[in-house]
Amino acid sequence: GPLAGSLLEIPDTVPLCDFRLDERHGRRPIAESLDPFVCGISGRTVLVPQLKDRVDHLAKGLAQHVGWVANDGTEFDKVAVIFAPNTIDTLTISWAIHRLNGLSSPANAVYSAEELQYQLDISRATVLFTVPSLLPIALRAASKCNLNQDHVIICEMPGEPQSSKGFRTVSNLIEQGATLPELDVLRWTKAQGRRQTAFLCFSSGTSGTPKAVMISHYNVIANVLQIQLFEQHMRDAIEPGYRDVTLGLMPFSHIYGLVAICHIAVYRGDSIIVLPKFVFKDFLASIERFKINTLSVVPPIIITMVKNKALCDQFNLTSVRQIMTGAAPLGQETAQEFASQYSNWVTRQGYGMTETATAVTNTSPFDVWLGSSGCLLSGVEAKLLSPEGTEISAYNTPGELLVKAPSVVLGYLNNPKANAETFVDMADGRFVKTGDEVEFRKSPAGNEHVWVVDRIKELIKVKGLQVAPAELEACLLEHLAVADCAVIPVADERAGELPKAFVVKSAAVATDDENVVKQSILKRVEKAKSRHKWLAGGVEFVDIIPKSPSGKILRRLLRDLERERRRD
Ligand code: 4UW
Repeated sequence: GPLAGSLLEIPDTVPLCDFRLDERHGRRPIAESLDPFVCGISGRTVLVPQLKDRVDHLAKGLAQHVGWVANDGTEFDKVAVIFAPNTIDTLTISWAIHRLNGLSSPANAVYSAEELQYQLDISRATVLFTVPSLLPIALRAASKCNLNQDHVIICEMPGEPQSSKGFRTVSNLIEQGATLPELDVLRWTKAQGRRQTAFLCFSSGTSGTPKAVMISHYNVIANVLQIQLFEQHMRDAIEPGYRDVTLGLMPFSHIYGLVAICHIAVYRGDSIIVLPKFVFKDFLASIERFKINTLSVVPPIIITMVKNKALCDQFNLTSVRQIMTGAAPLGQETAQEFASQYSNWVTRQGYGMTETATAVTNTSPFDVWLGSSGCLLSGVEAKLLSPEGTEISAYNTPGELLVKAPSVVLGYLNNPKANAETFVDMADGRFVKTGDEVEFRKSPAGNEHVWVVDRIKELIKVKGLQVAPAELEACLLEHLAVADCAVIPVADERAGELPKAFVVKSAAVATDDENVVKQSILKRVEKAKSRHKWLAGGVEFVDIIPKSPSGKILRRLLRDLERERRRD
Protein backbone atom coordinates (compact mmCIF):
# COMPACT_ATOMS: atom_id res chain seq x y z
CA GLY A 1 0.00 0.00 0.00
CA PRO A 2 0.99 3.65 -0.18
CA LEU A 3 2.10 3.73 3.44
CA ALA A 4 4.41 0.75 3.23
CA GLY A 5 8.15 1.01 3.53
CA SER A 6 10.70 0.15 6.09
CA LEU A 7 13.69 1.89 7.51
CA LEU A 8 16.79 0.12 6.40
CA GLU A 9 19.62 1.94 8.00
CA ILE A 10 19.99 5.08 10.08
CA PRO A 11 23.52 6.48 10.00
CA ASP A 12 24.83 6.67 13.56
CA THR A 13 28.29 8.13 13.10
CA VAL A 14 27.35 11.24 11.12
CA PRO A 15 27.18 14.71 12.68
CA LEU A 16 24.37 16.96 11.44
CA CYS A 17 26.88 19.49 10.07
CA ASP A 18 27.84 16.93 7.46
CA PHE A 19 24.52 15.16 6.89
CA ARG A 20 23.88 15.49 3.14
CA LEU A 21 26.08 18.58 2.96
CA ASP A 22 29.31 16.71 2.74
CA GLU A 23 30.60 13.58 1.04
CA ARG A 24 32.95 12.80 3.92
CA HIS A 25 30.50 10.37 5.44
CA GLY A 26 29.69 8.36 2.38
CA ARG A 27 26.24 9.66 1.49
CA ARG A 28 25.81 11.52 -1.77
CA PRO A 29 25.63 15.21 -0.89
CA ILE A 30 22.86 17.43 -2.24
CA ALA A 31 23.61 19.29 -5.48
CA GLU A 32 25.75 22.40 -5.20
CA SER A 33 23.36 24.41 -7.36
CA LEU A 34 20.62 24.31 -4.70
CA ASP A 35 19.62 27.08 -2.35
CA PRO A 36 18.45 25.56 0.96
CA PHE A 37 17.87 28.91 2.68
CA VAL A 38 16.19 31.95 1.11
CA CYS A 39 15.54 35.10 3.11
CA GLY A 40 11.84 35.85 2.78
CA ILE A 41 12.48 39.56 3.40
CA SER A 42 15.52 40.42 1.29
CA GLY A 43 15.35 37.50 -1.13
CA ARG A 44 19.00 36.69 -0.35
CA THR A 45 19.85 33.02 -0.85
CA VAL A 46 22.46 30.74 0.61
CA LEU A 47 23.72 28.19 -1.91
CA VAL A 48 25.10 24.81 -0.84
CA PRO A 49 28.83 25.62 -1.32
CA GLN A 50 28.38 28.90 0.59
CA LEU A 51 26.54 27.11 3.35
CA LYS A 52 29.31 24.54 3.73
CA ASP A 53 32.00 27.22 3.80
CA ARG A 54 30.07 29.35 6.25
CA VAL A 55 29.65 26.38 8.63
CA ASP A 56 33.36 25.50 8.44
CA HIS A 57 34.64 29.04 8.74
CA LEU A 58 32.26 29.98 11.54
CA ALA A 59 33.31 26.86 13.46
CA LYS A 60 36.96 27.86 13.22
CA GLY A 61 36.35 31.50 14.07
CA LEU A 62 34.14 30.50 16.99
CA ALA A 63 36.66 28.00 18.36
CA GLN A 64 39.38 30.60 18.31
CA HIS A 65 37.22 33.39 19.74
CA VAL A 66 35.69 31.52 22.68
CA GLY A 67 38.57 29.11 23.25
CA TRP A 68 36.75 25.90 22.42
CA VAL A 69 38.85 22.93 21.38
CA ALA A 70 37.46 21.31 18.26
CA ASN A 71 36.48 17.67 18.19
CA ASP A 72 37.19 16.63 21.76
CA GLY A 73 34.82 14.52 23.81
CA THR A 74 33.68 17.01 26.44
CA GLU A 75 30.46 17.99 24.74
CA PHE A 76 28.62 19.48 27.70
CA ASP A 77 31.43 22.00 28.16
CA LYS A 78 30.55 23.51 24.82
CA VAL A 79 26.98 24.76 24.83
CA ALA A 80 25.78 27.82 22.93
CA VAL A 81 22.30 29.29 23.14
CA ILE A 82 20.88 30.84 19.98
CA PHE A 83 18.36 33.55 20.90
CA ALA A 84 17.10 34.81 17.57
CA PRO A 85 14.13 34.82 15.25
CA ASN A 86 14.43 32.65 12.14
CA THR A 87 17.24 33.80 9.86
CA ILE A 88 19.02 32.19 6.93
CA ASP A 89 22.01 31.73 9.28
CA THR A 90 20.26 30.05 12.21
CA LEU A 91 21.13 26.53 11.09
CA THR A 92 24.61 27.61 9.99
CA ILE A 93 25.28 28.59 13.59
CA SER A 94 24.00 25.27 14.96
CA TRP A 95 26.06 23.27 12.50
CA ALA A 96 29.19 25.28 13.26
CA ILE A 97 28.68 24.42 16.92
CA HIS A 98 28.24 20.75 15.95
CA ARG A 99 31.39 20.96 13.84
CA LEU A 100 33.22 21.55 17.15
CA ASN A 101 31.41 18.69 18.89
CA GLY A 102 29.39 21.28 20.82
CA LEU A 103 25.68 21.58 21.62
CA SER A 104 23.24 24.09 20.27
CA SER A 105 20.40 25.23 22.49
CA PRO A 106 17.89 27.29 20.52
CA ALA A 107 15.75 29.76 22.50
CA ASN A 108 12.47 31.31 21.43
CA ALA A 109 12.97 34.88 20.23
CA VAL A 110 9.92 36.03 22.19
CA TYR A 111 11.52 35.15 25.53
CA SER A 112 11.92 37.65 28.35
CA ALA A 113 15.30 38.12 30.03
CA GLU A 114 14.12 35.89 32.88
CA GLU A 115 13.12 33.05 30.53
CA LEU A 116 16.38 33.31 28.62
CA GLN A 117 18.36 33.33 31.85
CA TYR A 118 16.62 30.11 32.88
CA GLN A 119 17.65 28.45 29.61
CA LEU A 120 21.24 29.70 29.92
CA ASP A 121 21.38 28.38 33.48
CA ILE A 122 19.87 24.95 32.87
CA SER A 123 21.84 24.34 29.68
CA ARG A 124 25.03 25.79 31.28
CA ALA A 125 25.72 27.74 28.14
CA THR A 126 28.92 29.75 27.84
CA VAL A 127 28.20 31.33 24.46
CA LEU A 128 25.14 33.29 23.36
CA PHE A 129 24.16 34.20 19.81
CA THR A 130 21.54 36.89 19.33
CA VAL A 131 20.35 39.60 16.90
CA PRO A 132 20.82 43.39 17.35
CA SER A 133 17.22 44.06 18.40
CA LEU A 134 17.34 41.40 21.13
CA LEU A 135 20.77 42.40 22.47
CA PRO A 136 19.45 44.34 25.51
CA ILE A 137 17.41 41.31 26.68
CA ALA A 138 20.31 38.98 25.90
CA LEU A 139 22.75 41.08 27.92
CA ARG A 140 20.42 41.30 30.89
CA ALA A 141 20.11 37.51 30.96
CA ALA A 142 23.83 36.95 30.30
CA SER A 143 24.94 39.21 33.14
CA LYS A 144 22.69 37.39 35.60
CA CYS A 145 24.39 34.07 34.84
CA ASN A 146 27.92 35.45 34.56
CA LEU A 147 28.22 34.70 30.88
CA ASN A 148 31.28 36.46 29.49
CA GLN A 149 30.11 39.51 27.45
CA ASP A 150 32.78 38.71 24.88
CA HIS A 151 30.91 35.48 24.22
CA VAL A 152 27.75 37.27 23.13
CA ILE A 153 27.82 37.14 19.34
CA ILE A 154 25.59 39.10 17.00
CA CYS A 155 23.83 37.39 14.14
CA GLU A 156 22.95 39.89 11.41
CA MET A 157 19.29 40.35 10.68
CA PRO A 158 17.63 42.01 7.68
CA GLY A 159 16.15 45.39 8.58
CA GLU A 160 18.31 45.74 11.69
CA PRO A 161 21.65 47.51 12.24
CA GLN A 162 24.39 45.25 10.87
CA SER A 163 26.59 45.51 13.93
CA SER A 164 26.41 46.44 17.58
CA LYS A 165 29.28 48.40 19.02
CA GLY A 166 31.88 46.26 20.68
CA PHE A 167 30.29 42.93 19.80
CA ARG A 168 31.61 40.26 17.49
CA THR A 169 29.29 39.31 14.63
CA VAL A 170 28.79 36.01 12.85
CA SER A 171 30.33 37.65 9.76
CA ASN A 172 33.41 38.71 11.75
CA LEU A 173 33.91 35.14 12.95
CA ILE A 174 33.40 33.73 9.47
CA GLU A 175 36.03 36.11 8.07
CA GLN A 176 38.38 35.27 10.89
CA GLY A 177 37.77 31.54 10.49
CA ALA A 178 38.40 31.60 6.75
CA THR A 179 42.05 32.41 7.42
CA LEU A 180 42.57 29.55 9.87
CA PRO A 181 43.77 25.99 9.10
CA GLU A 182 41.16 23.28 8.31
CA LEU A 183 39.53 21.44 11.20
CA ASP A 184 39.81 17.70 11.62
CA VAL A 185 36.83 15.69 10.41
CA LEU A 186 34.59 14.58 13.29
CA ARG A 187 34.90 10.84 13.71
CA TRP A 188 32.58 9.02 16.02
CA THR A 189 32.23 5.39 16.85
CA LYS A 190 28.75 3.94 16.48
CA ALA A 191 28.20 3.96 20.26
CA GLN A 192 29.44 7.50 20.62
CA GLY A 193 27.44 8.69 17.63
CA ARG A 194 24.18 7.41 19.08
CA ARG A 195 24.83 9.24 22.37
CA GLN A 196 26.09 12.51 20.94
CA THR A 197 23.73 15.36 21.84
CA ALA A 198 23.11 17.89 19.09
CA PHE A 199 20.41 20.12 20.57
CA LEU A 200 19.10 21.10 23.96
CA CYS A 201 15.51 22.11 23.25
CA PHE A 202 13.17 22.94 26.10
CA SER A 203 10.01 21.07 27.06
CA SER A 204 8.12 20.61 30.31
CA GLY A 205 7.22 17.04 29.35
CA THR A 206 4.37 15.52 31.30
CA SER A 207 4.80 17.71 34.39
CA GLY A 208 6.81 20.45 36.07
CA THR A 209 8.89 23.28 34.69
CA PRO A 210 10.71 23.31 31.32
CA LYS A 211 13.61 20.88 31.06
CA ALA A 212 16.52 20.67 28.61
CA VAL A 213 15.78 17.80 26.22
CA MET A 214 18.90 16.05 24.96
CA ILE A 215 18.29 15.46 21.26
CA SER A 216 21.04 13.47 19.58
CA HIS A 217 22.35 13.78 16.05
CA TYR A 218 21.07 10.24 15.53
CA ASN A 219 17.56 11.22 16.75
CA VAL A 220 17.31 14.02 14.19
CA ILE A 221 18.71 11.93 11.35
CA ALA A 222 16.32 9.09 12.25
CA ASN A 223 13.28 11.36 12.14
CA VAL A 224 14.37 12.99 8.89
CA LEU A 225 14.68 9.55 7.28
CA GLN A 226 11.34 8.44 8.74
CA ILE A 227 9.56 11.48 7.32
CA GLN A 228 11.38 11.15 4.00
CA LEU A 229 10.42 7.50 3.68
CA PHE A 230 6.80 8.32 4.45
CA GLU A 231 6.64 11.13 1.91
CA GLN A 232 8.77 9.85 -0.95
CA HIS A 233 5.93 8.05 -2.69
CA MET A 234 3.89 11.23 -2.86
CA ARG A 235 6.81 13.24 -4.21
CA ASP A 236 7.41 10.55 -6.83
CA ALA A 237 3.74 10.75 -7.75
CA ILE A 238 3.95 14.51 -8.39
CA GLU A 239 6.93 14.49 -10.78
CA PRO A 240 10.49 13.18 -10.85
CA GLY A 241 12.87 15.69 -9.28
CA TYR A 242 10.05 17.50 -7.47
CA ARG A 243 11.30 19.97 -4.86
CA ASP A 244 9.48 21.59 -2.01
CA VAL A 245 9.59 25.34 -1.70
CA THR A 246 8.64 25.36 1.91
CA LEU A 247 7.56 28.02 4.37
CA GLY A 248 10.15 28.60 7.12
CA LEU A 249 7.90 30.49 9.50
CA MET A 250 7.56 28.14 12.48
CA PRO A 251 10.30 29.02 14.99
CA PHE A 252 13.56 27.18 14.27
CA SER A 253 13.99 27.15 18.05
CA HIS A 254 11.12 24.64 18.34
CA ILE A 255 11.47 21.02 17.29
CA TYR A 256 8.84 21.46 14.54
CA GLY A 257 10.76 24.21 12.73
CA LEU A 258 14.12 22.72 13.57
CA VAL A 259 13.62 19.14 12.39
CA ALA A 260 10.36 18.83 10.46
CA ILE A 261 10.99 21.98 8.43
CA CYS A 262 14.75 22.69 8.32
CA HIS A 263 16.59 19.41 8.56
CA ILE A 264 14.20 17.50 6.33
CA ALA A 265 14.29 20.25 3.69
CA VAL A 266 18.06 20.50 3.62
CA TYR A 267 18.37 16.71 3.48
CA ARG A 268 16.10 16.56 0.43
CA GLY A 269 17.48 19.58 -1.36
CA ASP A 270 14.35 21.69 -0.94
CA SER A 271 14.27 25.46 -0.41
CA ILE A 272 13.13 27.08 2.82
CA ILE A 273 11.70 30.59 2.59
CA VAL A 274 12.76 32.01 5.94
CA LEU A 275 10.37 34.40 7.70
CA PRO A 276 11.18 35.81 11.16
CA LYS A 277 7.62 36.43 12.36
CA PHE A 278 3.97 35.98 11.51
CA VAL A 279 2.33 38.97 9.87
CA PHE A 280 -0.69 37.67 7.99
CA LYS A 281 -0.35 39.85 4.86
CA ASP A 282 3.42 39.25 4.65
CA PHE A 283 2.78 35.53 4.95
CA LEU A 284 0.33 35.64 2.03
CA ALA A 285 2.61 37.93 -0.02
CA SER A 286 5.57 35.58 0.52
CA ILE A 287 3.62 32.60 -0.78
CA GLU A 288 2.89 34.56 -3.96
CA ARG A 289 6.38 36.06 -4.32
CA PHE A 290 8.35 32.85 -3.79
CA LYS A 291 5.75 30.44 -5.25
CA ILE A 292 5.76 28.43 -2.05
CA ASN A 293 4.26 24.97 -2.56
CA THR A 294 4.39 23.56 0.99
CA LEU A 295 3.00 25.41 3.98
CA SER A 296 3.93 24.18 7.44
CA VAL A 297 1.78 25.94 10.02
CA VAL A 298 -0.06 25.60 13.33
CA PRO A 299 -3.85 25.51 13.79
CA PRO A 300 -4.24 29.27 14.58
CA ILE A 301 -2.95 30.10 11.09
CA ILE A 302 -5.50 27.71 9.55
CA ILE A 303 -8.21 29.46 11.58
CA THR A 304 -6.97 32.90 10.47
CA MET A 305 -7.12 31.75 6.85
CA VAL A 306 -10.64 30.37 7.24
CA LYS A 307 -11.84 33.62 8.82
CA ASN A 308 -10.13 35.88 6.29
CA LYS A 309 -10.85 34.14 3.00
CA ALA A 310 -11.46 37.44 1.18
CA LEU A 311 -7.99 38.71 2.07
CA CYS A 312 -6.42 35.39 1.04
CA ASP A 313 -8.19 35.66 -2.30
CA GLN A 314 -6.34 38.90 -3.04
CA PHE A 315 -3.11 36.90 -3.34
CA ASN A 316 -2.08 34.35 -5.91
CA LEU A 317 -1.74 31.19 -3.85
CA THR A 318 -1.96 28.75 -6.77
CA SER A 319 1.59 27.51 -6.20
CA VAL A 320 0.50 25.76 -2.99
CA ARG A 321 0.05 21.99 -3.15
CA GLN A 322 -0.14 21.09 0.48
CA ILE A 323 -0.49 22.49 3.97
CA MET A 324 0.83 20.75 7.04
CA THR A 325 -0.36 21.43 10.57
CA GLY A 326 0.55 20.13 14.00
CA ALA A 327 1.86 21.10 17.46
CA ALA A 328 -1.71 21.45 18.75
CA PRO A 329 -5.11 19.92 17.95
CA LEU A 330 -6.97 21.00 14.82
CA GLY A 331 -10.72 20.51 15.25
CA GLN A 332 -12.39 18.27 12.69
CA GLU A 333 -14.94 20.94 11.74
CA THR A 334 -12.29 23.59 11.22
CA ALA A 335 -10.27 21.14 9.16
CA GLN A 336 -13.32 20.38 7.01
CA GLU A 337 -14.17 24.03 6.51
CA PHE A 338 -10.59 24.82 5.58
CA ALA A 339 -10.28 21.87 3.21
CA SER A 340 -13.47 22.84 1.40
CA GLN A 341 -12.17 26.40 0.92
CA TYR A 342 -8.82 25.14 -0.36
CA SER A 343 -9.94 22.03 -2.14
CA ASN A 344 -6.88 21.97 -4.45
CA TRP A 345 -4.55 21.70 -1.49
CA VAL A 346 -3.80 18.56 0.47
CA THR A 347 -4.53 19.30 4.12
CA ARG A 348 -2.19 17.20 6.23
CA GLN A 349 -1.51 16.82 9.91
CA GLY A 350 1.45 15.55 11.89
CA TYR A 351 1.72 14.69 15.56
CA GLY A 352 4.80 14.52 17.70
CA MET A 353 6.74 16.16 20.47
CA THR A 354 10.14 17.49 21.45
CA GLU A 355 10.84 14.19 23.22
CA THR A 356 10.40 12.31 19.93
CA ALA A 357 12.59 14.75 17.94
CA THR A 358 9.37 15.69 16.14
CA ALA A 359 7.20 13.41 14.11
CA VAL A 360 5.46 10.27 15.33
CA THR A 361 2.70 10.44 12.70
CA ASN A 362 2.13 12.01 9.32
CA THR A 363 -0.73 12.16 6.81
CA SER A 364 -0.56 10.46 3.45
CA PRO A 365 -2.13 12.51 0.65
CA PHE A 366 -3.68 9.23 -0.50
CA ASP A 367 -5.55 8.81 2.77
CA VAL A 368 -6.48 12.22 4.13
CA TRP A 369 -8.96 11.86 6.99
CA LEU A 370 -9.69 15.34 8.28
CA GLY A 371 -9.31 15.61 12.05
CA SER A 372 -6.97 12.65 12.27
CA SER A 373 -3.27 13.16 13.02
CA GLY A 374 -2.42 10.60 10.36
CA CYS A 375 -0.59 7.27 10.55
CA LEU A 376 2.46 6.12 12.49
CA LEU A 377 5.74 6.58 10.66
CA SER A 378 7.69 3.43 10.00
CA GLY A 379 10.14 2.72 12.80
CA VAL A 380 7.57 3.76 15.42
CA GLU A 381 6.09 1.27 17.86
CA ALA A 382 3.08 2.47 19.83
CA LYS A 383 1.23 1.27 22.91
CA LEU A 384 -1.99 2.55 24.43
CA LEU A 385 -2.34 2.28 28.19
CA SER A 386 -5.49 2.61 30.27
CA PRO A 387 -5.34 4.68 33.48
CA GLU A 388 -4.86 1.35 35.31
CA GLY A 389 -1.85 0.58 33.13
CA THR A 390 -3.34 -2.23 31.06
CA GLU A 391 -2.65 -2.30 27.36
CA ILE A 392 -5.51 -1.36 25.03
CA SER A 393 -5.59 -3.07 21.67
CA ALA A 394 -9.10 -2.22 20.49
CA TYR A 395 -9.89 0.49 17.96
CA ASN A 396 -11.87 3.60 18.99
CA THR A 397 -10.80 3.27 22.62
CA PRO A 398 -8.86 6.09 24.30
CA GLY A 399 -5.66 5.56 26.24
CA GLU A 400 -2.33 7.20 26.90
CA LEU A 401 0.05 6.86 23.98
CA LEU A 402 3.53 5.48 24.60
CA VAL A 403 6.07 5.53 21.80
CA LYS A 404 9.25 3.64 20.99
CA ALA A 405 11.24 4.96 18.04
CA PRO A 406 14.82 5.72 16.97
CA SER A 407 13.96 9.41 17.36
CA VAL A 408 12.99 9.09 21.04
CA VAL A 409 15.49 11.41 22.70
CA LEU A 410 18.30 10.62 25.13
CA GLY A 411 16.41 12.21 28.05
CA TYR A 412 16.34 15.38 30.11
CA LEU A 413 19.65 16.96 31.10
CA ASN A 414 20.55 16.47 34.78
CA ASN A 415 17.07 15.38 35.76
CA PRO A 416 16.92 11.69 36.79
CA LYS A 417 13.48 12.11 38.39
CA ALA A 418 11.82 13.43 35.24
CA ASN A 419 13.69 10.84 33.18
CA ALA A 420 12.41 7.99 35.34
CA GLU A 421 8.83 9.28 35.05
CA THR A 422 8.86 9.91 31.31
CA PHE A 423 11.12 7.30 29.71
CA VAL A 424 10.03 3.87 30.82
CA ASP A 425 11.78 0.55 30.29
CA MET A 426 9.25 -2.10 29.34
CA ALA A 427 9.67 -5.73 28.39
CA ASP A 428 9.86 -4.74 24.72
CA GLY A 429 12.10 -1.71 25.04
CA ARG A 430 12.35 1.92 26.10
CA PHE A 431 9.17 3.92 25.55
CA VAL A 432 8.37 7.60 26.08
CA LYS A 433 5.11 8.53 27.78
CA THR A 434 3.48 11.17 25.61
CA GLY A 435 0.90 12.38 28.13
CA ASP A 436 -1.55 12.50 25.23
CA GLU A 437 -4.83 10.64 25.10
CA VAL A 438 -5.29 9.08 21.68
CA GLU A 439 -7.43 6.55 19.87
CA PHE A 440 -6.53 4.32 16.97
CA ARG A 441 -9.25 4.34 14.33
CA LYS A 442 -9.46 2.54 11.01
CA SER A 443 -9.87 4.95 8.10
CA PRO A 444 -12.37 4.31 5.29
CA ALA A 445 -9.28 3.43 3.19
CA GLY A 446 -8.37 0.76 5.73
CA ASN A 447 -5.33 2.34 7.37
CA GLU A 448 -4.77 2.69 11.09
CA HIS A 449 -4.96 6.37 12.07
CA VAL A 450 -4.02 8.17 15.27
CA TRP A 451 -6.63 10.53 16.67
CA VAL A 452 -5.48 12.78 19.50
CA VAL A 453 -8.60 13.13 21.65
CA ASP A 454 -7.33 14.91 24.78
CA ARG A 455 -4.24 15.80 26.78
CA ILE A 456 -3.54 14.05 30.08
CA LYS A 457 -0.36 15.95 31.00
CA GLU A 458 -0.31 19.40 32.57
CA LEU A 459 1.02 21.16 29.49
CA ILE A 460 -0.87 24.10 27.99
CA LYS A 461 -0.47 24.80 24.27
CA VAL A 462 -0.93 28.42 23.20
CA LYS A 463 -0.67 28.78 19.41
CA GLY A 464 1.34 25.56 19.38
CA LEU A 465 3.86 26.90 21.94
CA GLN A 466 4.39 25.23 25.28
CA VAL A 467 3.25 26.87 28.49
CA ALA A 468 4.07 24.93 31.66
CA PRO A 469 1.53 25.46 34.48
CA ALA A 470 4.22 24.82 37.11
CA GLU A 471 6.32 27.65 35.67
CA LEU A 472 3.45 30.14 35.93
CA GLU A 473 2.47 28.90 39.40
CA ALA A 474 6.03 29.50 40.63
CA CYS A 475 5.89 33.00 39.19
CA LEU A 476 2.51 33.72 40.82
CA LEU A 477 3.66 32.45 44.21
CA GLU A 478 6.35 35.14 44.24
CA HIS A 479 3.52 37.69 44.43
CA LEU A 480 2.73 38.70 48.02
CA ALA A 481 -1.02 38.52 47.45
CA VAL A 482 -0.88 34.87 46.34
CA ALA A 483 -1.08 32.22 49.06
CA ASP A 484 -1.71 29.33 46.70
CA CYS A 485 -2.56 28.86 43.02
CA ALA A 486 -3.10 26.50 40.12
CA VAL A 487 -2.86 27.18 36.39
CA ILE A 488 -4.90 25.30 33.80
CA PRO A 489 -5.74 25.61 30.10
CA VAL A 490 -9.06 27.03 28.92
CA ALA A 491 -10.24 26.64 25.34
CA ASP A 492 -9.83 29.58 22.98
CA GLU A 493 -11.03 29.73 19.41
CA ARG A 494 -7.93 31.46 18.03
CA ALA A 495 -5.05 30.42 20.29
CA GLY A 496 -6.36 26.88 20.90
CA GLU A 497 -5.80 27.24 24.63
CA LEU A 498 -5.01 30.05 27.07
CA PRO A 499 -3.66 29.85 30.63
CA LYS A 500 -6.05 30.62 33.46
CA ALA A 501 -5.07 30.94 37.13
CA PHE A 502 -7.03 29.98 40.22
CA VAL A 503 -5.65 32.00 43.13
CA VAL A 504 -6.08 31.81 46.88
CA LYS A 505 -5.50 35.32 48.20
CA SER A 506 -3.04 35.64 51.06
CA ALA A 507 -4.19 37.04 54.39
CA ALA A 508 -1.53 39.69 54.06
CA VAL A 509 -3.18 41.35 51.08
CA ALA A 510 -3.77 45.03 51.88
CA THR A 511 -6.85 45.79 49.80
CA ASP A 512 -10.31 44.29 49.50
CA ASP A 513 -10.58 45.41 45.91
CA GLU A 514 -10.22 42.13 44.02
CA ASN A 515 -9.74 43.94 40.75
CA VAL A 516 -6.70 45.79 42.04
CA VAL A 517 -5.18 42.52 43.24
CA LYS A 518 -5.99 40.84 39.94
CA GLN A 519 -4.35 43.61 37.89
CA SER A 520 -1.28 43.43 40.04
CA ILE A 521 -1.05 39.65 39.57
CA LEU A 522 -1.50 39.96 35.80
CA LYS A 523 1.24 42.60 35.69
CA ARG A 524 3.66 40.35 37.50
CA VAL A 525 3.30 37.64 34.84
CA GLU A 526 3.45 40.19 32.01
CA LYS A 527 6.72 41.54 33.35
CA ALA A 528 8.40 38.18 33.79
CA LYS A 529 7.08 36.06 30.93
CA SER A 530 6.66 36.19 27.18
CA ARG A 531 3.25 37.12 25.81
CA HIS A 532 1.95 33.62 25.04
CA LYS A 533 2.27 32.81 28.77
CA TRP A 534 0.19 35.76 29.96
CA LEU A 535 -2.95 34.83 31.87
CA ALA A 536 -5.29 35.67 28.99
CA GLY A 537 -7.65 32.95 30.22
CA GLY A 538 -8.23 35.03 33.37
CA VAL A 539 -7.61 34.99 37.10
CA GLU A 540 -10.24 33.61 39.46
CA PHE A 541 -10.10 33.86 43.23
CA VAL A 542 -10.98 30.71 45.14
CA ASP A 543 -10.88 29.57 48.77
CA ILE A 544 -8.82 26.46 48.23
CA ILE A 545 -6.81 24.65 45.55
CA PRO A 546 -7.82 20.99 45.29
CA LYS A 547 -4.89 18.69 46.04
CA SER A 548 -4.20 14.99 46.30
CA PRO A 549 -3.29 13.50 49.70
CA SER A 550 0.38 13.81 48.69
CA GLY A 551 -0.06 17.52 47.96
CA LYS A 552 -0.18 17.42 44.16
CA ILE A 553 -2.41 20.05 42.57
CA LEU A 554 -5.42 18.36 40.93
CA ARG A 555 -5.15 20.41 37.75
CA ARG A 556 -7.18 17.95 35.73
CA LEU A 557 -10.08 18.20 38.14
CA LEU A 558 -9.99 21.99 37.87
CA ARG A 559 -9.74 21.78 34.10
CA ASP A 560 -12.71 19.44 33.81
CA LEU A 561 -14.82 21.59 36.16
CA GLU A 562 -13.95 24.64 34.11
CA ARG A 563 -14.89 22.84 30.89
CA GLU A 564 -18.27 21.93 32.35
CA ARG A 565 -18.89 25.49 33.52
CA ARG A 566 -18.12 26.81 30.06
CA ARG A 567 -20.44 24.32 28.41
CA ASP A 568 -23.39 25.48 30.54
N1 4UW B 1 -2.65 17.16 17.52
C1 4UW B 1 -2.85 17.40 18.84
C2 4UW B 1 -1.40 17.24 16.99
C3 4UW B 1 -0.33 17.56 17.86
C4 4UW B 1 -0.62 17.80 19.22
C5 4UW B 1 1.51 18.00 18.92
O1 4UW B 1 6.11 21.48 21.75
P1 4UW B 1 6.05 19.99 21.69
O2 4UW B 1 7.03 19.23 22.48
O3 4UW B 1 6.22 19.47 20.21
C6 4UW B 1 5.43 19.80 19.14
C7 4UW B 1 5.65 19.04 17.89
C8 4UW B 1 4.96 19.34 16.74
C9 4UW B 1 4.99 18.54 15.54
C10 4UW B 1 5.27 17.23 15.56
C11 4UW B 1 5.26 16.39 14.37
C12 4UW B 1 4.98 17.05 13.12
O4 4UW B 1 4.99 16.43 12.03
C13 4UW B 1 4.71 18.41 13.14
O5 4UW B 1 4.47 18.95 11.93
C14 4UW B 1 3.17 19.31 11.62
C15 4UW B 1 4.69 19.13 14.31
O6 4UW B 1 4.57 20.66 19.22
O7 4UW B 1 4.58 19.61 22.13
C16 4UW B 1 4.15 18.28 22.10
C17 4UW B 1 2.69 18.20 22.41
O8 4UW B 1 1.92 19.01 21.52
C18 4UW B 1 0.66 18.39 21.26
C19 4UW B 1 0.65 17.10 22.08
O9 4UW B 1 0.06 17.34 23.33
C20 4UW B 1 2.13 16.81 22.23
O10 4UW B 1 2.46 15.97 23.30
N2 4UW B 1 0.54 18.09 19.83
N3 4UW B 1 1.00 17.69 17.71
N4 4UW B 1 -1.23 17.02 15.70
N5 4UW B 1 -1.88 17.72 19.69
